[in-house]
Amino acid sequence: MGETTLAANLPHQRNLAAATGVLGGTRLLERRLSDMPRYYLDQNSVLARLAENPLIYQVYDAPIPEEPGHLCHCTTVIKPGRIGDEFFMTKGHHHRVDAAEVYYFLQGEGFLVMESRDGTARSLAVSSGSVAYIPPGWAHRTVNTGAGDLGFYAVWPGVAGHDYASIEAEGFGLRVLATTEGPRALPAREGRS
Ligand code: M6P
Ligand code: ZN
Repeated sequence: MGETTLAANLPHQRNLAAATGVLGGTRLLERRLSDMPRYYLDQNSVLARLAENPLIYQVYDAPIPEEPGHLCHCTTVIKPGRIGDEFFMTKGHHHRVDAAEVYYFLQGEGFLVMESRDGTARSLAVSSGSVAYIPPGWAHRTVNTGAGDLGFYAVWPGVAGHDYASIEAEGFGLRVLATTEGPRALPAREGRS
C-alpha cells in the first residue's frame, strides 16, 4: 500500500480502455453469484445457477486513499445475463458519509437505480455516453439490460466509503426485470415506489 499511497499524492495517469472498461494499474475485484445470492428476487433460479456460479461484474479499482481531499475512481463492467427475470446488477450501496458520485457510461445499456434515505426510488435508463449524477444520500445500483457488457467509469469523494448493510437487508424500491415489453424498473415492495 505504501507505494500506491505515495503515487496517489503525486500527479499521475492511467489508461482507460473504453471498449473493454479495463482501467490500467488497478486492483481487480470480481463478484460472482455466490458473492450475492440473497440480492436476487427469484431464489429458485439462484439455487439452479449456483453450481455454474456466473461472473456478474468486475471492478477495476484505482488505489486511492479513502481520505479527505482525494477522489476515488474505478471502472465497473457488468456482464450480460439474468437470474430468472432479473438482470445482472451490482450489489448497490449507500455511502457511509453522504456524498455525490458521477458515472460515465462507456459501453452497453442498462438502468441506474437509486433510492433516497426516505425510501424514494428513481431509475435512469443509461447507455454509452450517459453521464449520471448520484446526489448525496441516494443509494445506487447499476443493472445491465443489454446483450453485451455494460461498462462505466465512476468518481466519488475519498471520505464517502461504502455501506452495503441496508441494501443487503432491504433491497431497493425498484427491481429491473425482463417483461414482455422489454426491460422495466418495477416497484419491488408494497407501499413504496
Ligand atoms: C461503481 C462505484 C463503486 C462500486 C462499484 C460496484 O463503480 O459506485 O464505488 O464499488 O460501482 O458497485 P457495488 O460496490 O455496489 O458492488
Ligand atoms: Zn458509491
